[in-house]
Amino acid sequence: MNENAKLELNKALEISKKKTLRELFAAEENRASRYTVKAAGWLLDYSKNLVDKKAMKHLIAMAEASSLKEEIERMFSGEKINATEGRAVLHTALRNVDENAKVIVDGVDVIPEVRATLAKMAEFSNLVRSGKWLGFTGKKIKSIVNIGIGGSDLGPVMANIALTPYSKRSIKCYFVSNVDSTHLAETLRQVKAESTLFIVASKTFTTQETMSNAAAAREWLVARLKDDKAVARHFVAVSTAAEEVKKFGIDTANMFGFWDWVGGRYSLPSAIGLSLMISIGPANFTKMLKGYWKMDTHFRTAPFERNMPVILALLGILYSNGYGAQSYAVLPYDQYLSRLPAYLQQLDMESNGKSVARDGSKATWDTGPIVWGEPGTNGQHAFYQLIHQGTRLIPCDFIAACRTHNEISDLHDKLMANFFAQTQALALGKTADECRAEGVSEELVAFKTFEGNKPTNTLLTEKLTPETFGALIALYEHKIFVQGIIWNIYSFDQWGVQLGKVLAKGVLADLTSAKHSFAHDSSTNALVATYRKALKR
Ligand code: G6Q
Repeated sequence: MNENAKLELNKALEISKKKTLRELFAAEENRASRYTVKAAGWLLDYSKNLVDKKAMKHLIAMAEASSLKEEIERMFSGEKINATEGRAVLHTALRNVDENAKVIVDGVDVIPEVRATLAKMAEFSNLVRSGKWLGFTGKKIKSIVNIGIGGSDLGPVMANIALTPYSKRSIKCYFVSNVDSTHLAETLRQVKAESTLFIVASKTFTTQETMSNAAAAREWLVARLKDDKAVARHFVAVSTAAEEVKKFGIDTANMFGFWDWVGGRYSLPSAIGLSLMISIGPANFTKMLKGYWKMDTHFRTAPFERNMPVILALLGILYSNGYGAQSYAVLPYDQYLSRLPAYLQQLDMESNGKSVARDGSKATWDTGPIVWGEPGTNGQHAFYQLIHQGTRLIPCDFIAACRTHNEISDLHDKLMANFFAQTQALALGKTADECRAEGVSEELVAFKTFEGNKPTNTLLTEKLTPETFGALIALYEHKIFVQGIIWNIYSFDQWGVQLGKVLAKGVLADLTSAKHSFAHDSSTNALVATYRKALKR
């Protein structure tokens, strides 16, 4: 963070600490409308945050002091802003639905390739959906098993759940990510070889977990269909690495490509979303891309004071760096968004979990927060206690849709009543006098008092559709981008993930090797020895 940005943050913080949310609401009659912005089918009410217009001005000045406007342009126009990997960052090109779109990387317009891949995905999806793509024994495809991990898994899993109402329910999607054999075994128990299509999703096609699971799945299939040739009808690949795909034995005609300028955790709108496209159909997938693009366009063009991703990012920084908040909670009041917190955990923590500034020096300010959450109202009966009355500040994002896909008596009204009531209670709390007025006995007043003043954002849409879903994901992608810029870190590399990939390989050899002494630290050596003893090795 540069000195000017810090200065502006401190000014915002000074103002922020002067008034409680109760006082802020009392001081501004039309506070809700003044602190509400709309974009791409979403409404963000950020009035229940510890800011007023003056504080917001300083937060926006913090963004300006970090050259945010210029950095946004650098990303959208394909500059190699992922400097440690020497790559452009162009997930926005994947959903650029503008007729005259042109995005140049290394002298080549990438848009025609993006569209050609989408067309190839659509053709294949239609074949599978219509039952024209037949398995080796002539059976229609009933089950899709996506084998991938991290960015090649979390997005498709989360989106498949989110867009269930739009899915073709006669084709069921499964996801295998963990190298724990239980994950694969329990999935294979639910499907039949002759009607299953495996999508091996891996950008590099070298990831240990994915390649091991894919090899085991292939063995399982060949054992059942009794012919190596069956692989061609039951395995397709999504990857940037054609050579590796070939080596694995998948015909590259059945490979769907993407590019090194798509980060794993940003890859859902690329071919990594193939399982989703098969499930919801190409038309709905296109609607999702349009939703992403609407939010992209809003982010690129709206002034910061009305820019939804920018506002969310600035408020996050106020709490992280001003108030010392260590985490924030994502609380979707929508069962279809049940995996959104897990997805955002990767998106945010892998992007901004960095401690080195872009000039290579150690960051002396806090960067990416911990992200967690569960769908409401389940969380209310579990961890909300700590948010209401614990000692830590946990800013929360509350997310919901006005209309449900599943009208059953008044359940949705009840869900939404909880949704609205929680942010109100978190903001305003309950004073000791209010407790007394309710007849709470004096010895219990302290326990039943709620301090309030807990900041929340409310994100509301009319209905969760492919379009509003796409916009929601783009909103968080860009929020994370803005924070990375202000924290002056590289949000698009992940050296910590690469480390894990290398470390496990070294230990794996020791689990089976003939020698009995290992060159790790004493703890690791002892644990490896215990494991080997249990397996009589
Ligand atoms: C995402 C990360 C990481 C990656 C997985 C899978 O941004 O880079 O989560 O997606 O490690 O990698 P492959 O797709 O190459 O198998």
